[in-house]
Amino acid sequence: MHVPALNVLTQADPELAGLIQGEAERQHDTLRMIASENYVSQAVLEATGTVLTNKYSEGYPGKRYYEGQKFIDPIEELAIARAKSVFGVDHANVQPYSGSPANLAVYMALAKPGDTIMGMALPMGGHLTHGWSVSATGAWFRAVQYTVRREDGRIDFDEVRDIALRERPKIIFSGGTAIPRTIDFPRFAEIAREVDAVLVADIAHIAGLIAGGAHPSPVGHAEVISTTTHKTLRGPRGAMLMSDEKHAKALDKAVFPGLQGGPHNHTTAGIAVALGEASKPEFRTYAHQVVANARALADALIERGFDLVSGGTDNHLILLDLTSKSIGGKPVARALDRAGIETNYNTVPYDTRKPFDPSGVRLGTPALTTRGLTESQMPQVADWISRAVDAAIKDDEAVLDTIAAEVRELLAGYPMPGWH
Ligand code: DSN
Repeated sequence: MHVPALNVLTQADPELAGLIQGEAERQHDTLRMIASENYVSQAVLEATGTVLTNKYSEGYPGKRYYEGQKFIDPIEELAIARAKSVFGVDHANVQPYSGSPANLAVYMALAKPGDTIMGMALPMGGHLTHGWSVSATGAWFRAVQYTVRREDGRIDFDEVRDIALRERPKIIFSGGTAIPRTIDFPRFAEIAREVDAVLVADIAHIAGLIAGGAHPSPVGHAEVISTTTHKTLRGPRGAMLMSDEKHAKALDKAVFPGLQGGPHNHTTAGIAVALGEASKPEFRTYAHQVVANARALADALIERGFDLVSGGTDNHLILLDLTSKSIGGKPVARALDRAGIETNYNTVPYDTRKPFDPSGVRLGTPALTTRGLTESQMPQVADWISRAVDAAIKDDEAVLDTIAAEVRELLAGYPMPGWH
C-alpha cells in the first residue's frame, strides 16, 4: 500500500489511484538501477503532497508579485539557507523546475545567442543541454564539444585545453550524465581561467555524493553550479543554481522573470526537507555506501567478463559496453527490465551503433543503496545481470522470469519509503 495512504483518491478516482499503487508496487519489487533515480523519504513525499501546490509566488522571498506569502517566504528561505550550508556556497536559487531549465537559465545569465559555449559531447557522457545539436543550447549557441579518450574513456584535458584556446568559449560546462569517473574540477577551472571563460559545474548526477563527502566539491573552482535535486541528492524532482555573489543577481533574473513563472512551492518544501536530510551524518554514510556498492558491482561485473567504460567507476555509475557480447543495449535493457532490474540503454564513447539501439547499458547504485543493499549483495546483482544478458542473447524469457522472482524475494526484506 502506498504511504501516505491514498484513501480519498481511491474513493474519488479509483482508476488513477490504482495506477499510482501499481507504480509504487513496481518500485518496491524492482531493482531500480537507473543511475539518475532514487527513492525519496516519506518526509519528502509528505512535503510535496501539500497545499503549497495551491499558491502562486512569482518573485523571491520579500519581493513577490502576489500577496499571501507569510508561510511561503520562510519555506523558500529555509531551502536556500540549507542549500548554502550543505554545499558551502554564497548564493542558491531553488526555483528552477528541473535540470534543463536550470541550465538554460545559466546560458541566459552568462551568454548571448550565437556566443561560443563548450561542453562534453552527449555520446561521450555529456548532457543534451551542454550544447548538443538537437537541444536549444546547440541551436542557439555556437557549441564546441570535447570528448573522452578512446583508449581509456577518460576526459582528455589536453584536448579540452586545445579546444578552449582555439575557440575561446564564454562558458565551459563540466559534468554530464554518463561519466563513471571523478570530475577534476580544479583542472577544468585552470583551463577556464586561461581562456577567460566561466566554468559551470553541472553536478546533477553527483550532488548527493558531494553533499555526503563522497566526491570532491566544485566549490572554489566553478563559478556557477547547476544541479537537479532528485538524483543522488534524493529530493523531489527539481533543480537549483548555486554561485558566488558575482553571478547571483544574473542567475536569479534569468530564472525569474527570464524563463519561469511561479516557483513550485510544494517542490521547494520537498527540497528543503531533502537538504535537511543531506546535512545529517546518515547521509554521509549513504553517499559513501553508494560509491562502495558501485565499486563492488563493477568488480563483480568485470569478474564475469563484462567490459566497463573506463574500466570501472569512482562514483555511483557504471557504463556497460556490450560490444564484445554481440548484442545491443536496447534488447539487454528490455531483458533486464523483465528480470526485475530497471536500467537504461546508453551510448558508449565512439559507439558504432545508433543512439536508439546503442552498445551500452547504464547502471547506478543510488536507489538500491537507499533500499539498504550493501557490497555483500553486489556479486548476486552482477550474477543476475550476467544471467539476464545471456538469456537476452538466447531469447530465453523463462530465465528472465526466474530472476525477477529472485529479485522480488530479496527486495521483500528491504523496506521502501512510500510503500508498506
Ligand atoms: N535524464 C537524466 C539522466 O538520466 O541522466 C539527465 O537529464
